[in-house]
Amino acid sequence: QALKLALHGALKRDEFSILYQPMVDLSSGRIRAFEALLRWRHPELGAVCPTEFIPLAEETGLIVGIGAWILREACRAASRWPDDICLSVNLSPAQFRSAGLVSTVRAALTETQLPTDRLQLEITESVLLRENRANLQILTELRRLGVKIALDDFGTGYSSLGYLHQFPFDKIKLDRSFVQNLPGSREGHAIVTAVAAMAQGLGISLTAEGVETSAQAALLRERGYSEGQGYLFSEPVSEGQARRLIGHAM
Ligand code: G
Ligand code: G
Ligand code: MN
Ligand code: NA
Repeated sequence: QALKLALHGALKRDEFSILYQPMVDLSSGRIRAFEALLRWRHPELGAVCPTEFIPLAEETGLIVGIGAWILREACRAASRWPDDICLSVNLSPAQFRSAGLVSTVRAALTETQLPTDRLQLEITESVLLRENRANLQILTELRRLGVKIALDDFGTGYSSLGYLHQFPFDKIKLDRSFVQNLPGSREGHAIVTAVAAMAQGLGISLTAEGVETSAQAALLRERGYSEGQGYLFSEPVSEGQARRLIGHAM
C-alpha cells in the first residue's frame, strides 16, 4: 500500500530510469537491438524490483503514463544509435485497455524521428487471452504503422501455440526458463529444438532469453536461433554504456 502511494508520484519526481540490454546476433556476435527495461529508484526505499512494482503499475493503471514516457525516452535514445540497431519496448495489457496506444506509439516515433521499422514492441500472450478482438485490432494497427511485434516470455503461458495463428508475430522470444538448464538437460534440448522447428515452419525469427554461457549460445545458434539476450553478452546497462557497447562492436 505504501509502495502504491509512492508509485503515484514517481514519474513526476523523475524517479524512473531506463536500462538497455543488447540482443546479439548469435552468428556474428554483433548487437542487433536493445530492449528497454524500466527501473525505479525511490529516495527512501531505494531501488525497487521491477517484478514488484510493474504489476502494481499495471493494477493501478499508472503503467499507461509510465509506458508512454518509456516509449518516448527510449525512442529518443535509439534515434541516436546507428541505423542498423533496433529498439525493443515492452507493452503491458493495461496499455492496450487504455485508449490511444496507437497514437502514443505514433507520436513517440514522429517526435523522435526514429524510423518505424527500428521499433519492436514486446507483448506477452495475456494481451491475446480469450481471443481479445479489440487487442488484436490494436496490434494490427501497430503493425500497419510499420513496427515489429514480438511475443515475449514464450512458453510460460497457458496455451502458447494458440496465439501464433491469431496474429502474425515477427519474432518469438523464448523464455529464459528453457535456456537455463542447457546444455545439460535432455528436456531442455527437446523444447529448444521443437520451438525452433515450429518457428521455422511459421517463418518467425527467434530470440533466446537468459543466455548466460557460451555453450548455451553455441547450442542455440546451431538450432537456428538468430539472436540471444542475456548476461553472457551484457546485463542491462545505462544509455551511455549502451553507446559504448555499440562503439566496441563496430
Ligand atoms: O529485467 P527486469 O528485471 O527489469 O524485468 C522484469 C520484468 O519487468 C520483465 O518481465 C519485463 O518484461 C518487465 N518490464 C521491464 N520493463 C518494462 C516496461 O517498460 N514495461 C512493461 N510493461 N514491462 C517491463
Ligand atoms: O520478461 P522480460 O524478458 O522482458 O524481462 C527480462 C528480465 O530478464 C529482466 O529482469 C532482466 O534483468 C532479466 N535477465 C536478462 N538477462 C538475464 C540472464 O542472462 N539471466 C537471468 N537470470 N536473467 C536475465
Ligand atoms: Mn521483454
Ligand atoms: Na521475457
